[in-house]
Amino acid sequence: MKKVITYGTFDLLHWGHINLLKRARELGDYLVVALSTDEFNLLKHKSSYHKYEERKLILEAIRYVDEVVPEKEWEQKRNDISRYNIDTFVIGSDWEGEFDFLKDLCEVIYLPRTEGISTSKVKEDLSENGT
Ligand code: C2G
Repeated sequence: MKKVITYGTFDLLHWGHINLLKRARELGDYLVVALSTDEFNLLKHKSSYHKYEERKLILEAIRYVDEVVPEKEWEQKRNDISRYNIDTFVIGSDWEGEFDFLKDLCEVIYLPRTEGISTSKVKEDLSENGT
């Protein structure tokens, strides 16, 4: 069984996230999502609208996602790859090159980001239009 892992906050889930998860799942047979905890988001200088447990519940409902585990720190990726027996690490192209240090452990793939959508865009559009 080919296992894939990806990492992220996945706040205010949108079709860009779904595109990423769908393509990631299609690269193997099992997709693990390491979901940023609220505490780790602070280290990423991000705050999420939905808290970890809510974002986890949402991700677990997605057909492309087989397992959700917490992302608590930057340094956990190498351990995760051995712990979850991962064959492929996948993340969006905004991270291009940032995780090449994992290449001795597994395949590393950067997928093109979906243009025209982002969590911050959703927030901005809503606050401007009040819709
Ligand atoms: N993404 C995408 N297209 C978008 C928006 C997001 O492909 N329009 C992808 C990102 O590239 C990432 C995933 O969706 O692979 C989740 O996005 P974020 O929650 O913004 O992830 P990020 O905060 O970049 O977390 O240790 C790695 C970090 O936890 C990654």
